Amino acid sequence: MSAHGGTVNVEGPRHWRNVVVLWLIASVIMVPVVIFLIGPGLPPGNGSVEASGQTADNTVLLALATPVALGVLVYLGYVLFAFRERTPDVVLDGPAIRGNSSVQFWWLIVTTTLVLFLAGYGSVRLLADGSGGGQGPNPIARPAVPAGGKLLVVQVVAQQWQFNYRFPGYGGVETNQIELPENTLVQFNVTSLDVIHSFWAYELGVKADANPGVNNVAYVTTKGPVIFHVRCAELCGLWHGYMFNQGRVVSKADFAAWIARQRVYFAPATKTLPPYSKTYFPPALRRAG
Ligand SMILES: [Cu+2]
Repeated sequence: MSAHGGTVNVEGPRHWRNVVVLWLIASVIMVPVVIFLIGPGLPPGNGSVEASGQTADNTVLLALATPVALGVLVYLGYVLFAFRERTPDVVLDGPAIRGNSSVQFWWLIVTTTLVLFLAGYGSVRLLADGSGGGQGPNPIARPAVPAGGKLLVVQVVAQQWQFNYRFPGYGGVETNQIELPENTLVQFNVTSLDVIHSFWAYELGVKADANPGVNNVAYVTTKGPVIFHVRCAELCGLWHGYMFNQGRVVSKADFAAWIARQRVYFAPATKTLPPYSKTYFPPALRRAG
């Protein structure tokens, strides 16, 4: 007996049954809502094949997390209601869970199954096309080139505090803006001239660290025309927050016209650039080394 009165244990399986039934009803309602209503709006959208894949993966993760979260919320809501104080000074207590081997058994089975499934699912999805992530200098997940197309190599050169883009297939021209052709497999070779940056093309579902002296490869398969935003995603110094671009995926004809204009416009600068290389070491670093 406490100062506030007695404690009464309420036994009985009907509480478990009620919780399970309520949880099932909530899950049957909410999982389709997550998959069909919330899923299509999840980031990063459908700006590329890899972005669509990430949106699908985010939908799978959220759909799996939904029954887990509902289990916690339904349980909490149920015990708040069922074991509330009905008679003044009498505190009701639910049946003890501690030592319940059945609960422990199923808890381990369910959580182990979920975690192992997610580890396998994530590995399979990553190995399929790299999921737009930086894979280092020797990528193992290479997406297929779309039929009738060819691979476009774009080097992303990060430095404090801007991104430049070099096109080895187009005379090694380096631009300060980026356009890409639609329905094309693009290989980003990401590197840095100074500190660690991160090339994040949000709508394309691409994110790859830019490390000095490292060629970090990421793939993206473009779809139709889209505007995408590039941001540096690694705190890289004073003007990190201003290190961004707006890029465009355009038709193949528009890309051909754009890159031709860039070659003419940047021709004087291209002559002064070092030859195309997977990495660059600025003269100051070379002297220091
Ligand atoms: Cu940066």
